[in-house]
Amino acid sequence: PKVIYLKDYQAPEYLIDETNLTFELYEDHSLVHAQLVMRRNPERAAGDAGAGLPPLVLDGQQLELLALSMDDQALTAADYQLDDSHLTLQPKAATFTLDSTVRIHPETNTALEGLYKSGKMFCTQCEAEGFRKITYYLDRPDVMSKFTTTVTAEQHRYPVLLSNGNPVASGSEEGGRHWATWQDPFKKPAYLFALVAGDLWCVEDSFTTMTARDVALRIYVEPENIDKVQHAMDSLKKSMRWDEEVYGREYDLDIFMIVAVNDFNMGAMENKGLNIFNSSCVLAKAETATDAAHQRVEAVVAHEYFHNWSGNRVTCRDWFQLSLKEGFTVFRDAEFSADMNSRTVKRIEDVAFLRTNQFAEDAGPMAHPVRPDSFMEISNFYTLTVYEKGSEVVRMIHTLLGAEGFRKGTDLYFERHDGQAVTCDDFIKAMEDANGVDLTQFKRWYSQAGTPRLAVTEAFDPAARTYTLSFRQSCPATPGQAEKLPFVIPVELGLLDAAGNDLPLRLAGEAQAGGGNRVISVTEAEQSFTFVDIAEKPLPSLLRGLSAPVKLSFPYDRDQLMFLMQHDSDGFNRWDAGQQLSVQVLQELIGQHQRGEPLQLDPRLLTAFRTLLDDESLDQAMVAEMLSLPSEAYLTEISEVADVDAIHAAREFTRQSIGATLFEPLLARYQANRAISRETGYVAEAAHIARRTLQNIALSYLMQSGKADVLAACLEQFKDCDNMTERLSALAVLVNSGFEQEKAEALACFADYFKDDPLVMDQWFSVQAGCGLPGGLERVQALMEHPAFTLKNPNKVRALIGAFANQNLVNFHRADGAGYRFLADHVITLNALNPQIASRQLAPLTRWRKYDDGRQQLMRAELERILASGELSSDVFEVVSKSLA
Ligand code: HT7
Ligand code: ZN
Repeated sequence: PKVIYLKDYQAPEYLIDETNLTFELYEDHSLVHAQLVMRRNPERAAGDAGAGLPPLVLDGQQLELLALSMDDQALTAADYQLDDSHLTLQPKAATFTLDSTVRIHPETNTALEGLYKSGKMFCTQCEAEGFRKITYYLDRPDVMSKFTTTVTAEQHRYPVLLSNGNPVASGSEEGGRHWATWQDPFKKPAYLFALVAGDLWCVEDSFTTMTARDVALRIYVEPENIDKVQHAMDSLKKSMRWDEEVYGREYDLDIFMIVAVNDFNMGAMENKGLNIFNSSCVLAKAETATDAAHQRVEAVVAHEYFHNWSGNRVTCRDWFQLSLKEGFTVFRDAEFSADMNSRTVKRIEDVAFLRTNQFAEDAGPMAHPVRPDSFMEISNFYTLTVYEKGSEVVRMIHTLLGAEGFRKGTDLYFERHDGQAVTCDDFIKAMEDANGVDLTQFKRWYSQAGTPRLAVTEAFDPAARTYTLSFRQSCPATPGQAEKLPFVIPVELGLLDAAGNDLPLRLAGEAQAGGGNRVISVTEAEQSFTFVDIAEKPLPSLLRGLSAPVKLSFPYDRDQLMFLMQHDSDGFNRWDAGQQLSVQVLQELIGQHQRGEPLQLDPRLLTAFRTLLDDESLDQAMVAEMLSLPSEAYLTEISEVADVDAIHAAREFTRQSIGATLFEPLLARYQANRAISRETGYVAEAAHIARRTLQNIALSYLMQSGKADVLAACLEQFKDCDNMTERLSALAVLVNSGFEQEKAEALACFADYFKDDPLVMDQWFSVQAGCGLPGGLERVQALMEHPAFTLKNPNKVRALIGAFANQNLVNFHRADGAGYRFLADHVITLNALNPQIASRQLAPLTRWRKYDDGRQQLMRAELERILASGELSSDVFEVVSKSLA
């Protein structure tokens, strides 16, 4: 495949003012008629007088061209060139109308890109380059057009026909067919096009906007899911209000629709006025979806809705600018979730995810800047770096400018660029112009890959009453980038006195002391900051809230970390101190295991956990977060060479010690919370979610004891609860226990009861795929034969293969390489079925450099086997070849 470079960007030669589409949907093929009203792009027309018009090169893949005409003149094969990805022809005038008819096959489209069938329903996924599988087009985001779409289909099978914008006409045809026409008044790139045809029911509501316009809200689902839509509808209304209040953004069409589909490559898609969602991100009710699943629905509904402004009204000039819309929108949805739930807990969850997964990507063979310089296959660049690190970059701008300055910047950005396709530089320029600041150096966050290191040391001078923090920043080499220039690193910090209070902060040279929390900007490779009027040596609390996506090091000892855990005024840093303490303790155990010594747990960790459990005044959600040990994946990420077996043994030993030593306080917390659950039934409020989280963490530790009365409690919860949060937690705990008979019965009973609910069965697969007990691979192989499993459904692939390779590290990394072989086999099969899913599932194999020599060889051998396996998609080829380079 060809490499595409950002530096080669050129504006399009032609523009498409109007796009008129007619779809004829049939069971064994579909026809697409496209009428494109086109003109020469004036920006590119300077040299035309002498040279004449350039050729028109349209994108098109897997299309059977049936008819083509320009300005009503039929064209024959002699008038154009056709290859497997382009149709090239020669316009005679600067404005013209092009008509084409193509035949496509949605009924056999397993890649789930373009027009395809999910179950009995037709639907589309066009981002990033799927529209070219629907018709010949200028399939690039800087070509924006007004779309009118007519869909015709058999009325009985497809009573609902939807597309973008507003419905303008509909009617019946002979032969049991009918049609509907939709018109979208906003110009948009083709990647935001959508079409749905199916037998769908909808829940309808309405929203009155800030200027008192009424918007119809509809969520379409298959009839059996109609009782699982209310939570998404509530989330949508909250999102619409929040975007008005926090960003001044009002919805712009008369109707907003969401459609849930079962077969979908990602979470959801923000098509203008017609969002299409993976059903896992819309459907939620207490009996079938966990608290976490409810929160995910709320976040994804918000994310896609927010794209209406950050992505649709203002879109990307080219796909290198993807983070312009994705990083910004992730930041927006994270702030929304923080406002709707607990701000600190949301930040903890996001940072734990970032550190475990994005930091790993930034350290691996696919590392790339937030704005990549090149790609082979754009689908491979919907990454944690573009999304999550991109959001961190926007968060840093928010931190540097403050909430008001940031809002001034976004107001200017939306006003200046409404209806345009723009770049990350345009976003930054709006921030600069609205605030009178220079962000030139800050922009290195967009162009330099890798996670910066920030090493901090301290010096206290009692005589001068000064305290100096010295920062040294560096950034490891990443593919194609050996040397890095210093970043702007905003460091939010406080200095704690002996009683744990924040000291007032005054830097040398400043007239007055400010509050006890401030942000300093580290902009040089080495830089010191001296605080004055410091009577006693303080304890620094650094990088509060993870104010920059860096790896910070400061030589804290364990007592200092315990002190921060109890006293830091920043909740996030209290949690982070606990994580650092756990990491130190676990790393010590890992070393003991490697040396063959008996494992000896530092009792201070148990003391710290007991203090948390004994303090009834603490927020239960925070207690639950702080009682959670760093994951095996995170311990792997921070290891030089990851010893999977030692990591697993150390963490399991610690979990057992916690369960045994803190049995009484854990049982007290468990019983109190389970009693409330029984008494109140399921309540979907933050305090109850927090309570259930703590209850279930406590249960998982208690089960380590293997005691019969804990088993009885677990079975009681499994059988007698009224919600999926408690039921699935109890099931997970049983699955990870040695109670073989109870486990088998619970699994069978669960599967029997929920066999007709695919999303619940996904959870059933995942719980088993993630079980770290010996024999994991054989269990997963057996589950692949289960009638509910299919490789054609991405949710199933993620639930079973993905959960095994990403969450069950001790089984996936089996020393004989069978786990690697298993994954490679399925990547090879998936490559032919669904390249996007194949390439995403590959990620665990690409991290081979993290492991010992033996495993490295086995992993590389599987990557080489994939490479040699036949015709590879560009998606899989790019990831495999880059990871072997
Ligand atoms: N903007 C959407 C991206 C997306 C996507 C990309 C590639 C292939 C399939 C896809 N489905 C959705 C989702 C979002 O970030 O909002
Ligand atoms: Zn998005």
